[in-house]
Amino acid sequence: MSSGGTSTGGAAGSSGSAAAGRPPSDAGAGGVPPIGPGGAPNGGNPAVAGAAGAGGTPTAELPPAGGNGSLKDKFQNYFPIGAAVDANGPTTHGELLSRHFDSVTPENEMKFASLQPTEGQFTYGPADRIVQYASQNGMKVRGHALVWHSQNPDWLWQGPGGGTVSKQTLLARMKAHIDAVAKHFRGKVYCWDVVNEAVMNDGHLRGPDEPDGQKSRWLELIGEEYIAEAFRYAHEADPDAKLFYNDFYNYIPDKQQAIYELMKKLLEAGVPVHGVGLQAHLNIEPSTDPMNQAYHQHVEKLEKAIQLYSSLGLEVQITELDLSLYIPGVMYTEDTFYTAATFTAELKARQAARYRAFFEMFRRHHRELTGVTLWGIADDNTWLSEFASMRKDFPLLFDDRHMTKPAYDAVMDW
Ligand code: 9MR
Repeated sequence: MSSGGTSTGGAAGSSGSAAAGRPPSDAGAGGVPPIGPGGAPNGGNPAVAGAAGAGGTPTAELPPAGGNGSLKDKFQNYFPIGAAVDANGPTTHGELLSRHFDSVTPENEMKFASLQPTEGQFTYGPADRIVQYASQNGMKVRGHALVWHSQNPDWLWQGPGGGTVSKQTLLARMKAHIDAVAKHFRGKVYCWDVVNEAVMNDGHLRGPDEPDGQKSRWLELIGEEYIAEAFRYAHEADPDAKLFYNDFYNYIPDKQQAIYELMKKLLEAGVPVHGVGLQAHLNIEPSTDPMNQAYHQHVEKLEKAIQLYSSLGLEVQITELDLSLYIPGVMYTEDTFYTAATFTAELKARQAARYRAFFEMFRRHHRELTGVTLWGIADDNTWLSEFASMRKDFPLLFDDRHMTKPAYDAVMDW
């Protein structure tokens, strides 16, 4: 959507630049690589309260649906429905937002570089405007994201006297940032993505040896303890906020298992982590290439992640759902980029069927899921069509003109 994004798959913010931080692309050679990705606390989901660890498939009968008029009404007995918004969202998409969504996630406005571009000088304006809109409209706010490898200001990594910052100073800066931000939004932001995208596809922790744009200076300069410390600092600053670990491609078995083990270790060490966010940047179909991350992009594999994480007693949320028309690993060129004309009825139906399948699974797990957030509202404003991608995508439930799509009908049809 609006700010940030200048890089295509794999590039971004490694040296702390505020540029886009997309997760690794699924690129082959030539053409434009397919792009990879970078509520309420139990509200409307009484079954989860205090019982996030239920795990497994619910056996009791599903609750009744809540009417046809809006997403949030339809899912009111299941889980809150959220949307990522930019600072203009309340104006440009206000009607859809207030009718269909229970919560908002500021898409870029609460990232480190947005909130503290200069050391000690916090710029809360755009984030505050979203928070104010949410409170005026009875919506909750998911905070995103306190510690990430991307969209950081350059000063963060520089020592006071020049050179690279020391471990102690970086930890102190992390604490100061989390402390100020979590206190500023205390009582207004009900949950935080505290650490975002710390695990790589094969399960190792993101560190200094990743490709450009994918490196984590947090791990490089602090070591693994940066993760636990971030959660401790956030809990100290806002003891009421639910604290999440958030990541993408949770359907990859190795990554799924590594996140499970990381969460288990944190919990055993008494670290205040309360939930896992599954971003769920999906595609119209899985890849057929076993080496491609999207080879694993099947409903059952994402379902397994929900079961695994909730078996630890953690809440689980779908935090950044969208469904791109492009298939990872397939190369597209300008003449095969989708347009309104080539987003045919057949393709719309395929997108709808895949949305339906994932939402059916989400509903089965309404006891474990405490929120499902879409990464955007309508197809006229999505990170997947940001200029960095150089191509138009149609990944959401509402179209460019804010009308419902077949995907919306499918999600509502039960
Ligand atoms: O949607 C965000 C886009 O506007 C920014 O340009 C981009 C910068 O990295 O970040 C996008 O949001 C990402 C989110 O913060 C973390 N998960 C992946 C999301 C999509 O890249």
